[in-house]
Amino acid sequence: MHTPNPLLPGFNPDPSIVLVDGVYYLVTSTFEYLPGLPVHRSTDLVHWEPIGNVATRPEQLDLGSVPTPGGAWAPTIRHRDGIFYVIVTVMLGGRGCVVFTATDPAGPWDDGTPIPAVTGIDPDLAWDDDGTALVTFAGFPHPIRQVRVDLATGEALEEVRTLWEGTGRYAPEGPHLHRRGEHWYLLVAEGGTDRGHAVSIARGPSPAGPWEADPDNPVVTASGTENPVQNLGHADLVETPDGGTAMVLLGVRPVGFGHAFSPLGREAFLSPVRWVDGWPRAALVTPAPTPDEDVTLDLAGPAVLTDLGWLSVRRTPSEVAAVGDDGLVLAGDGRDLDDAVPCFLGRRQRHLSATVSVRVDASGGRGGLAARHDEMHWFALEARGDGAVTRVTARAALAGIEQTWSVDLGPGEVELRMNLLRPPHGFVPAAAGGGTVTLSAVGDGRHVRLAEFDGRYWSFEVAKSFTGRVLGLYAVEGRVRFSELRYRGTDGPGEPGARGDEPVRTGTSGGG
Ligand code: 6LW
Repeated sequence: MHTPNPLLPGFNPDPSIVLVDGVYYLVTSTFEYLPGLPVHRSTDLVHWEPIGNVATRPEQLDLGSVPTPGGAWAPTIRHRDGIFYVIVTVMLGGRGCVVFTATDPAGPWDDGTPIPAVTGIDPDLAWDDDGTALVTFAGFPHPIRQVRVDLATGEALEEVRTLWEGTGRYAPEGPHLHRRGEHWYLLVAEGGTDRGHAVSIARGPSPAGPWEADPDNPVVTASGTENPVQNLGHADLVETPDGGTAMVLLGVRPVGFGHAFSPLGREAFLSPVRWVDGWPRAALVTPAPTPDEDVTLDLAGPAVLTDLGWLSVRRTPSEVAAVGDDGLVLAGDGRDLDDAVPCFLGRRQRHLSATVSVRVDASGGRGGLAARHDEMHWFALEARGDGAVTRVTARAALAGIEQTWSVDLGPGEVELRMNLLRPPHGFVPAAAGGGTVTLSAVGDGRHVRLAEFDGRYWSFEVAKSFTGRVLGLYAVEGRVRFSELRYRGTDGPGEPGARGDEPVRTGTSGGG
């Protein structure tokens, strides 16, 4: 069986999984994006389809005043007596710890019940033998804590207790409780979500402990190895269709010499688990390429905004974009990509190399195509028309410092195109360690390459925003119309399909 790994490519960290009547449901973190907490479904752990989102209404998370990188961190999905539960913390403001319920995991999910006693991160949900709900979480500061909760009211039924200190690695977090045979198992992440990340485990006679640590911890870590998937951690366990065990966990796919930079952010992977003397052993994750994609989205289709791949920042896609006669229209309100609430409608970059292009009519405004990591780290191609010319500006913002390169093309629609090419394996010149970003414009019978730079600065390791790269449409001023969004992606070594039209000249650079 060929298991694609990542099982959810692109920014999809902190996977949590549940098996209900032969169907797997998986949920991941979304931070400042809406809709929040996507639910994916599979019957074989190989083929996954998005079925909905837990947070489809802004008031469910209340992200309005939550700064990046706050928002929806590290959910857990569970099921009991016909009800699905997703418990999450909205970090750095918002609603804090909230538990959502639904009878259909595709939604709608309810408005959520806050649990004020849970003041940390990464809440897990389990039930003890008498049916009392236990929320286990990572304190801020650590370690792992637990509290019995009335899920109907969100009230704590006791004082929060310290549960486990972990094995001594940095930051025990991401706890999940699982029962197997006579034992309860407490799975945690440790070592931080960077190269030191690891999965550890302890077991005990009850979900409240006491805990005996696995003498061979960690269960898995890629730390200090050459494994092409690094940062392995934040795991959950589930039974496989053949009665075995699998682990879902996050990891990154660093590119370039020294495995340094991960442009896509943290993704969801799967690893088979063996049990040895009553302890789980997970294999190091081997990546298996995501199939190549060549997708053209008809942005004029009436149902285009119902596609589950769209993401917007602190607002829902339908608050940001509207379907017009000839495409999607985004109406800018002066807020740019450096704002906490940009007018932005994006999709995850899913492949290590990708080409994305869109046709833009900016005769009534200013906007274009952006690759967003957070407010400080993004690059973009922007069009602005005045009836006589369309000015296209390539923009690169790093740590809040922006550089621009512009060219004037004839009036009317232009095509904006980004080529995002992974670096070759082995030693590469330092300047291309994070892959090559090429920004170009096509219009007026010309193909103008405006800028080319190293993509390393737009990676998980540099931006540290917890998310990943989201490619999308944006508007700053006026009404900007978009049509024909094309995404080509490959995990292979070459370009994701070339169109054959070569650049004819470069634009002019202007600081900023
Ligand atoms: C999450 C923590 C972590 O809450 O990063 O990788 C935080 N693990 O467990 C955000 O994803």
